[in-house]
Amino acid sequence: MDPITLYFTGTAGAGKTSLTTAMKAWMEEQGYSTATVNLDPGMEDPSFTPDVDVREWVKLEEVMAESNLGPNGAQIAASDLVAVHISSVRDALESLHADYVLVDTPGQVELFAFRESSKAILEELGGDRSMIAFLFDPMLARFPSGFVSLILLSATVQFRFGLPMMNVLSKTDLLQPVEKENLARWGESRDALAEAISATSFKSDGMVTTEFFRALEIIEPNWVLLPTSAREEEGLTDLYAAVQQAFLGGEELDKDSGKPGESL
Ligand SMILES: Nc1nc2c(ncn2[C@@H]2O[C@H](COP(=O)(O)OP(=O)(O)OP(=O)(O)O)[C@@H](O)[C@H]2O)c(=O)[nH]1
Ligand SMILES: [Mg+2]
Repeated sequence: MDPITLYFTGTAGAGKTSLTTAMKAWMEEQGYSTATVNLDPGMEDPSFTPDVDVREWVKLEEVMAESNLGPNGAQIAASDLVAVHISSVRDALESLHADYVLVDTPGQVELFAFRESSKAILEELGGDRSMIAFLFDPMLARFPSGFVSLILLSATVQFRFGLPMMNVLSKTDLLQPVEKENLARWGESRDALAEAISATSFKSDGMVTTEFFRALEIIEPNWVLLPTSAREEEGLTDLYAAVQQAFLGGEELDKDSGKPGESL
């Protein structure tokens, strides 16, 4: 059976690399064979040692030097070059025979979400058994307008790729208890979120806010966030359970055979 591939994406600095690292450590502790992939040609995090690193084939600084492009143009050129080399990344990954693959994606979400090359990358790398974890940066998500903006961005990513997706709140250790409660309430109740929005934002134009919010409800995005902290190693069991739920309906992969086994 093909491995289950989980892509971590989200805005710059949302905690993708840290959660990929924490999740890998947790999964290995549980005895699940797990491989990590870095898909960011600009990644310079010495604490992250992925099993397969796209920088073996494409390095942002080399693209910059060779192409005479500025940092933004080079990021785009480099992310397209990743697509060119993706079969080499896949071959390296396949040789590891992991049951689970955790993929750390480029820092800026638009490089992952808004390039056509990403679709080719996802198809080649993960195939059918792929899922996206969209990270909500708590420093933005704790405000009603930030929460709604990230819900929209997450819905856009879902619309682009059409893969199973979950919304993950990262770095919850940075939030006050009341902020965590708010986020849980906004996930459960549209009324609570509407109340918070009208209490805090766009006070001068309540009409626009109301219409905007109604339009959002029609889209029916996923409002619920799964709270995690890479630093405190929190929420990792729930993240794993959500992946199981998406692919195996709650059945666990047997650690030895890699096939569905006991129930969660
Ligand atoms: N307190 C706290 N800080 C965290 C946590 N996870 C990540 N951070 C910090 O947040 C910053 C960004 O984390 P990264 O994991 O590099 O985030 P990223 O999304 O990979 O960042 P880019 O790839 O640069 O976009 C770093 O300073 C981390 O130490 C967490 O769970 N708790
Ligand atoms: Mg990163």
